[in-house]
Amino acid sequence: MTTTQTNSQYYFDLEEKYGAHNYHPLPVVLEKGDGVYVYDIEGKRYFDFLSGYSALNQGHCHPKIVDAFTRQASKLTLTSRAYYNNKLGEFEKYITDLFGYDKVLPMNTGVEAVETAIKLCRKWAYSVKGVETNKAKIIVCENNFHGRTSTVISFSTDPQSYTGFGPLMHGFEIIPYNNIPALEKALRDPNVAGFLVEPIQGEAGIIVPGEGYLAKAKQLCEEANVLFIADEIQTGLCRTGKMLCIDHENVKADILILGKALSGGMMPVSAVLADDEIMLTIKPGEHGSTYGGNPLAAAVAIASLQVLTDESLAQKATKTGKLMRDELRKINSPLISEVRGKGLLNAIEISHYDKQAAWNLCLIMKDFGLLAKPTHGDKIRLAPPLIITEQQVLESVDIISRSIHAFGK
Ligand code: IF1
Repeated sequence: MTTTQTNSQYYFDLEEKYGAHNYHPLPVVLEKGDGVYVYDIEGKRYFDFLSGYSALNQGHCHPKIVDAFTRQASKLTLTSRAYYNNKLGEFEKYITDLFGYDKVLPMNTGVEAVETAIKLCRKWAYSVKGVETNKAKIIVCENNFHGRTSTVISFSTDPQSYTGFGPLMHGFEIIPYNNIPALEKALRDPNVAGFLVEPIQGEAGIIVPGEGYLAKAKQLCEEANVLFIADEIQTGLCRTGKMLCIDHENVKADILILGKALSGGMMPVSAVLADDEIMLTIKPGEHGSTYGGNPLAAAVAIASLQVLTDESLAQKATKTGKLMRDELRKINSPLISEVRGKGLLNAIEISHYDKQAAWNLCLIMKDFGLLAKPTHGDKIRLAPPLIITEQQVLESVDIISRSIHAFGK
């Protein structure tokens, strides 16, 4: 065994022995990140094509975000919401101005923000729309992914997510994604309070809905007095080539959910945005979080949003994303059955009789210096930090191409 294997093996073994077995990571031990690159404990450099599941849109350890983080970390990190702090209000003003909402409710992880949106939607249904107590329904889509809490997995259609975790929460109706007639039908129920949707389905394998779907869905919700709730945790913050993915269709969500890149990978920071009619239905004491809205998170989130606009990351994602898909399509291997995506949220679909093919291809790409992970067996998500240059896109596609050819041998 070489030293490389021995050293990495030490860390694999530690996690195997002392950590819960709820993940199956690629066998690489990272110790440093810088922009589009990560480095393993032997100093080997890789392109990071997962970007912390799109939390690292601004790249690893962006100097401006690190600066905001370290300055605030040495001054004041947590007050709890029992007191005011001098950062939260500034963050609230910044983010509501940027996205055009009356109010924001800050949380930490993405799924907490989804939970918050569900609670807000129900509260609005009872106190504004006039739905009878405990009758509110939220429409969701097949193959959705909105997180891991017991409520959120209750409306997952992936058996791996929900099996063995019952009893599940009711009050959700599942309809097919990208299907307007199904939505129209579901909206006929007067108890429907909201429609929760991913503008592109991430975990399902980067499923891009047909043009016009989101705009039509929003219009139908409006007509039915139902809240359109956009989970932009993964698709938002410039990932798909616009600040929000729904911006491609000029849709404004009634409730907007953000997370991941809101902190540029520094810490869990999420947020729910809505106008007063919705947000003010929740009163003091009815919802909260120890860490939600902490001054460290507020300072980091402002810096993270500033980097997105200062560096025109939406425009960059549009340009480099198109280049990436164009170059990937040139690979022309029977192993790739489809290349799809928007901006820098892309995936290739692997066609092979062997179910392990996508995983094995990821192992080869790792050896050649690019990290990516399969989702749902045969799809490989290709979502680098948005700061990637055109030259780096070409280098990455070359690695992917060489990996595919090596796989065929
Ligand atoms: C895991 C996927 C990504 C999300 C959307 C809410 C959340 C997520 C649209 C919850 C989180 C992550 C979580 C991660 C895998 C993952 C993922 F493969 F499942 F689809 F990103 F691509 N809404 N997605 O995508 O946010 O609470 O995690 O902060 O292993 O669960 P969180």
